[in-house]
Amino acid sequence: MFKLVFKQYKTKSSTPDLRDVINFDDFEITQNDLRQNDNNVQRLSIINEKPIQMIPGIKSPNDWRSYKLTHHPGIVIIRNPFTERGRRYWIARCLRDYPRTPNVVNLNERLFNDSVRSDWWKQLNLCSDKDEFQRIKTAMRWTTFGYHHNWDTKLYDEQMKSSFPEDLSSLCRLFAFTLGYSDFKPEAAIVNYYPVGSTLSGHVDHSEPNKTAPLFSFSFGQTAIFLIGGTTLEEKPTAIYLQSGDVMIMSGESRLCYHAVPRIIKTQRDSTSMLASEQDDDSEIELKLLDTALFKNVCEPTFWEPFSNYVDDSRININVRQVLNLGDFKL
Ligand SMILES: O=C(O)CCC(=O)C(=O)O
Repeated sequence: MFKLVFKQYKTKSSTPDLRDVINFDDFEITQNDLRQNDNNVQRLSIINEKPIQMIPGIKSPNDWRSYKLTHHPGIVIIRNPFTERGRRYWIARCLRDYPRTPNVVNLNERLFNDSVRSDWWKQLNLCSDKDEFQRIKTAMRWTTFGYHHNWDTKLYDEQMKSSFPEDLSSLCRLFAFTLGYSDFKPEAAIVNYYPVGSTLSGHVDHSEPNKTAPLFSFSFGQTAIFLIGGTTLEEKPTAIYLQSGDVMIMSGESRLCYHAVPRIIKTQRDSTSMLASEQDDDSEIELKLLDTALFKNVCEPTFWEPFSNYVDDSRININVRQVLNLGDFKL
């Protein structure tokens, strides 16, 4: 059943029927009036008793719109809690910084030289040939850091890790803390790059020795149809839209469920509308958790342009896991 639904959404020959795809924006037409699929989607209120250290570029948790899927216990979706500037910051980090050596990328050494494989974004933007630019751009599919996911053995290795960026660690801890997972340790990340037309087939994330810690997933750029199924491929998955800025948490039962991305849909346009008001408050905000220069630069049109062009026809997903069991210091 999972594979059949995947195929239906992936189809290139005709436009798939999107009526069953859950769009969380539909649930905001009138306050708390869950119009369709209302037996599956429930608004979730996140109440924080303890003060949390906020990060620039994220709205106050009181303004987050959060949902759970009753048919898939453990799935939580926070509908774009980022400001426009916050989204730009993470997009720029994923493109410019995270795919650099010593982080690992998928680019094959037979097809790409060392400069491209060690600093993809820099080389991409130095490339003046249109076809070569497109080849280099669309070849980037993933980068890993922290513990590197080994796609062949599906095992992590203590010798195979690079440092985990402080800013991404703070981002994950903020969401983990807010949702009650104050012990969560971000230890491995995969950034997935999806040019429109690409897919990710059904799988379960079971490489981590720690299978009970939640998994945090951040979506930017174009919209994904995301399938969440059960623990076997027999169960029919639910299709949801993951839009730019959405944060999804896979916890509890759903942490070990089949999931996939059968389609990327081009729905997002670059938005500058909110940016002007967000720029005023630089002096007020605590920038030490982020790359300060980058957080300022993403508001500059010429700096932002190549990033904007990339996400105009691509999606980026940051997927963060805890690898070790609590109390363990290594594998
Ligand atoms: O792109 C996504 O939303 C899902 C990515 C994913 O499932 C993975 O990296 O294992």
